[in-house]
Amino acid sequence: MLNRVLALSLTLGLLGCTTAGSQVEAQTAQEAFQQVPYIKQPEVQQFIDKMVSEHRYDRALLTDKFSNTFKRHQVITKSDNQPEVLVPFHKYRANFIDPVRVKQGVAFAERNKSWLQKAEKDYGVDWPVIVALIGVETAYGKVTGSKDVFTSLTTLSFDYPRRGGYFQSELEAYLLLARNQGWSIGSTKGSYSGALGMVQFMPSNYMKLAVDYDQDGRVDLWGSEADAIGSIANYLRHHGWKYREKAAITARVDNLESVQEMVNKGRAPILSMREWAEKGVWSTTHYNGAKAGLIGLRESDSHVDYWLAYENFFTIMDYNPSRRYAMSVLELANRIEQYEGS
Ligand SMILES: [Ca+2]
Repeated sequence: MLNRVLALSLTLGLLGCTTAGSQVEAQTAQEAFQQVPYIKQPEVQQFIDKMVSEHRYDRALLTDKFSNTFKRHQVITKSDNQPEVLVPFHKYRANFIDPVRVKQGVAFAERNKSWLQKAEKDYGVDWPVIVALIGVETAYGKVTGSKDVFTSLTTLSFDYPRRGGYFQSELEAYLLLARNQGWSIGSTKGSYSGALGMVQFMPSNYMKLAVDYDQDGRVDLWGSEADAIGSIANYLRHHGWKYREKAAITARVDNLESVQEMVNKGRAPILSMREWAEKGVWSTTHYNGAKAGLIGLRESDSHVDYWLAYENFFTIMDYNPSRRYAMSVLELANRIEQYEGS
């Protein structure tokens, strides 16, 4: 019975009802008492053994932390209900692109002008995309997540079989980061899936690609807008961003049936513009000789818009593997750039 009540509260919580949300907190706290701590799981013991043998990690510290960590159900529920899966594009996009977010992006760009210029020069990444990514991820650092990352990653590592291997490697990276950066395990806050700071890097990316751009001796993706800018630019360069190249242009599709199977296919450009033209897919703006993929996103219940997408589009998808996400970032980047230029 308790489980059924809990499941119902969780569902209500996800619908954004604050009363139900606080019930969830209460239920979760109550449930923690009745649960078995993670240290009791053999898989966790193996994970600790690995951290000790491969990284000389402090066994007593890990034993203590896993003895006081319990499954957080909401993490699993949320991971199975990501907004890009459930919401049509025009509604999804409206969450990220509105006049307030554009204006805040312009303000962010103005106060960080010198860092953005430096990042363009150092990394060859266009500044509006850097700003828009930070805008879409966390509203320019305002919403960086309030969940204890250690509990989230532990839950996803050992109670989410679909992607347990991936999350175990992120948990490993988080623990190494915590040791390197001097974070107390359990005090780092992030998203329900363990993403960190104003750019929402997963721990492995934080380790590999985050940079101390303001050179104050710390890589701080929560407090330093300069570090966030440098880190995003470094990430996009690493994934092949091409400076001042188009990411996507609107397309006209003459015969949808002949290309239906190629719409939203894969994570890379597939045909040259000439090959697309032979199939009746035309750029409505300008010709570009590079290879492109074909993206179709539902603008309304009765209408789908099409785009030819170049490599830069798929580079943004390396940040978040959702076409709606990439298109939202590009649109916000355009709006911010136009506002700046006007
Ligand atoms: Ca720094």
